[in-house]
Amino acid sequence: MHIHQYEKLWLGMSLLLIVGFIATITYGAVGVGVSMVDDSGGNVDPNALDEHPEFSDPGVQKVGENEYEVYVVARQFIFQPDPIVVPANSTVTFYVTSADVIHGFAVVGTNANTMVIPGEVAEITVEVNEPNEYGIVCHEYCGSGHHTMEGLLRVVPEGEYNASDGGSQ
Ligand SMILES: [Cu+2]
Repeated sequence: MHIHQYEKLWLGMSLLLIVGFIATITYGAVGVGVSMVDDSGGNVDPNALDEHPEFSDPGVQKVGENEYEVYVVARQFIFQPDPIVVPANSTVTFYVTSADVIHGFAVVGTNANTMVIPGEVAEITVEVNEPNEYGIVCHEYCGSGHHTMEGLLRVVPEGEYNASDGGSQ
């Protein structure tokens, strides 16, 4: 059978493209560690968040020199706490879970962006430097009020941070 030279060329280029796509996916997963949403922060019972040691009273906790943990509950159609207040120049780890349906949690302007699944705790760490305000949005359609579901992350100057602010409602 005679295969035209151009056809061979196109076949070869298609194969190269496929190998290239597989290589980029492999690099993403292994090289730079891009991973799917998972329950890296552990599991919780979404119906018993009131009894959970942290999620029953979600807020900011100081866990080290310039290190903070923030427990966030997403529910139709709010984030708790709101606003979240943390001091500048710190490392902030968010533990986010949902009390009802699937939500999204994105701190606009930072690399914090995750899906929030009932029963699972998503864990994301960001560095905050200058005092600033960041909007938090839900980016998974969660019901009729989805478009109103937003929160605020307020990064205040270190001197102005008051530990009792963090979990204020
Ligand atoms: Cu939503």
